[in-house]
Amino acid sequence: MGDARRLARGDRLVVATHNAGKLREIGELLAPFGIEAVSAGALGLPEPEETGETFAENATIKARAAATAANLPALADDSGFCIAALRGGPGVRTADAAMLPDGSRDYGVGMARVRANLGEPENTAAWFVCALALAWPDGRVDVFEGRVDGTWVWPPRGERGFGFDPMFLPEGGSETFGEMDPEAKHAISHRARAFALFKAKAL
Ligand code: ITT
Repeated sequence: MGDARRLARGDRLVVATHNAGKLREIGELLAPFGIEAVSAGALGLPEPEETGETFAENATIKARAAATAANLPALADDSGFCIAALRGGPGVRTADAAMLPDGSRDYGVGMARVRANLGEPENTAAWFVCALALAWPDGRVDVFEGRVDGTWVWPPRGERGFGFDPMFLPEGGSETFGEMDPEAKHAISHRARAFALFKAKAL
């Protein structure tokens, strides 16, 4: 990738997610930079189908759709929880693992489903991945990817964070992402690591 196109203070940026947990974290990460963040939900943007096979492809699909529809730069996040014993699954299908028949999501159910698929593997390695795609109305896209390694734990621990956070213990830590302070998660998370790359190239 060459140099990404940069945003300037005061620019409006669509945060192209319908996930409240991601929106909060991306808002916190953007806060110091004077960018006016507006959510896809607030603009009434539709959710495109995530037909990609990688985090980067799906982030690109979401960012492009939002940038085109809003005629503004758009930042999308595609992320997921990956488990070595599931050959990297649920991975890009993490949100689907929490899906209920009525189309809503229950992450407690999702974690229990993933746990049930695991059996008792010797290898408990797990990681989160986040791809952030920055798209412009003219079609340009830059993608930034971050990862954090650790292990899955059972039962889940903690009420903080969102999604699969209570099931993930980062390497070298004693608290799950569901137990730790948001600042501590931002210091090491997949999303914060992707954001640091985004910041260096585009802010
Ligand atoms: P958008 O597509 O609207 O952004 P989504 O929830 O559908 O929202 P994804 O398709 O990227 O997003 O699904 C990623 C899932 O992975 C998400 O729903 C969470 O369950 C999980 N996930 C991603 N980042 C996480 C994090 O930091 N902590 C816990 N779970 C996370």
